[in-house]
Amino acid sequence: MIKKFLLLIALFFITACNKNVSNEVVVYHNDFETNDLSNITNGIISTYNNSAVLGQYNNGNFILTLNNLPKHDLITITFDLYIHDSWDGNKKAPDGPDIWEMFVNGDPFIYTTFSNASCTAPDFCSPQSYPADYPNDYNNPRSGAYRTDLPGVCSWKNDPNGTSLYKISKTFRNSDSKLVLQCVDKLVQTNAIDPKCDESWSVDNINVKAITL
Ligand SMILES: [Ca+2]
Ligand SMILES: [Ca+2]
Repeated sequence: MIKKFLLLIALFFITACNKNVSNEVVVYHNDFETNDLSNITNGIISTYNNSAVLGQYNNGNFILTLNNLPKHDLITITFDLYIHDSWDGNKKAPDGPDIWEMFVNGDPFIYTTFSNASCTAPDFCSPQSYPADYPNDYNNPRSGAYRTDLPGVCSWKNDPNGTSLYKISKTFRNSDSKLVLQCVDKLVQTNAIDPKCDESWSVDNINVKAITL
């Protein structure tokens, strides 16, 4: 009797799941290992931590444009975002704020700051807005990061800032045949000899799924 009951429950959930998502198609995937920059404007590829990545950027942006998407009701965009070296979060000039933005079809999805401060002194432990939007002063450096133990790109010897990896994932209602993903920074480091060496970002493993309900 219990077995039959459990089977009925299992069948109910399987049916319910099938109703929720009828079809998923990966319409774009890029790990950049083949230097493929088609569909990307302002694309640059470099090697970071033994992997090809899109970047690094400092006061830069890339635009991914996908045309002729199959009929769909939802889109899921996921990618790895690397925040390299000494980002200053919400700090004011000349150090920040260090803003990073993501737009889809021109609409803002993320408008935030990241802080990669080492926190060896209170003055250097600037808060970041992420996972909230800027301005939000209540999040510590690296809040929401997936990994915080990665090497920096251009840190000075023994600089503890390193790189923080964030897993970005957004699912939203969309039925347009064209999708434009733009990621852009407004990094501020006017007192650095080489701002790109001071702080930069890159992206890897971009995946776009079109989902039909
Ligand atoms: Ca890669
Ligand atoms: Ca800065």
